[in-house]
Amino acid sequence: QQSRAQSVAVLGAPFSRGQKRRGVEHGPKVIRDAGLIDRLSGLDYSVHDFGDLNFHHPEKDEPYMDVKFPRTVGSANKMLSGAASRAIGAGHTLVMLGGDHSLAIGSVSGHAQQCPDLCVIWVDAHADINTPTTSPSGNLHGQPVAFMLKELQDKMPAIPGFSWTKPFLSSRDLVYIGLRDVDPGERHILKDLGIQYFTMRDIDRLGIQRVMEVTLDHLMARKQRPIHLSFDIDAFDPSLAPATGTPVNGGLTYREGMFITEEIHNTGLLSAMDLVEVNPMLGANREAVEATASLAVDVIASSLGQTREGSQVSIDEIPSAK
Ligand code: Z70
Ligand code: MN
Ligand code: MN
Ligand code: MN
Repeated sequence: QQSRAQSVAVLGAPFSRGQKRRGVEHGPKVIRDAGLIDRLSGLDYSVHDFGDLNFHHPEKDEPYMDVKFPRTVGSANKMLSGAASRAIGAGHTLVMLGGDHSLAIGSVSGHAQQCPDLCVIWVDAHADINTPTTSPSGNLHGQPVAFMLKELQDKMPAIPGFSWTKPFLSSRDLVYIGLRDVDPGERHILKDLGIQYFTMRDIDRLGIQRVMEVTLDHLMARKQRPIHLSFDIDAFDPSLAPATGTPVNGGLTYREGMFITEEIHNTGLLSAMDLVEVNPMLGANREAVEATASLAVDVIASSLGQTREGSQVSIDEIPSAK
């Protein structure tokens, strides 16, 4: 199997204004503290840690329609988009550490600037495809996909802070895995646009192996293309990932999560990924936070080639007995 790039860029995005619970801006720190850089260095990569972006928040940012912190979210994503584009343009595989999931607007759009033919695998309990008019909450972390899709262009009002971006993704180039909390407007959009998605019930029915086979066949039907993996830690069952803002029962098992990421690695096409919604202020105790952060590291390492069958890079032959 081939790997597209031998170097990984790690970019922290300490940002929480896409939703209402503070603390998710500390996600990059706890994921690094759980040993991310050492784990990636232990794989075959040269790791370039780009540190954390330094977002400056406008002092006053009134809601637009129901959308909360539009200028703050818009300007953070503009900055992230540029940084993501530069890292990928320099030849790195990008790992973006959130922060809340509104950050995918910036990371995926920056990726698309370098790789216009990319496809997206969105692993999440939620579809995050509300438009500003279907959103029940006004939180932008429930809306990032709507900013990306060409097919939703005429449903999107002009939100202050977002004039820098325009839709770049076709609905056929997106697959969801792990859904189990979908709003009525979101369900309508998924059906209306014919988006390929696998709920937790679909995983129960088909098994995760078949889900990944159909996912990759769907995305690579016409040609091989770069993959953007956007992984929300709340896709996992809350027993595994308790430190997150919107836990939903009945999520992915550890093994299902590792299988998804192993299959993505094995394509050799992973070009960028997000790991979002780890919130260290929401675990019941330190153990809960560390378990969630450690799981995030496992997801990233597995996406980048850590296997469950071990590695053979450091040993050429069985040492002789004498
Ligand atoms: C709901 C909304 C969401 C994450 C919650 C929730 C969206 N659909 N996303 N937690 N990560 O507000 O739009
Ligand atoms: Mn999400
Ligand atoms: Mn989610
Ligand atoms: Mn590899």
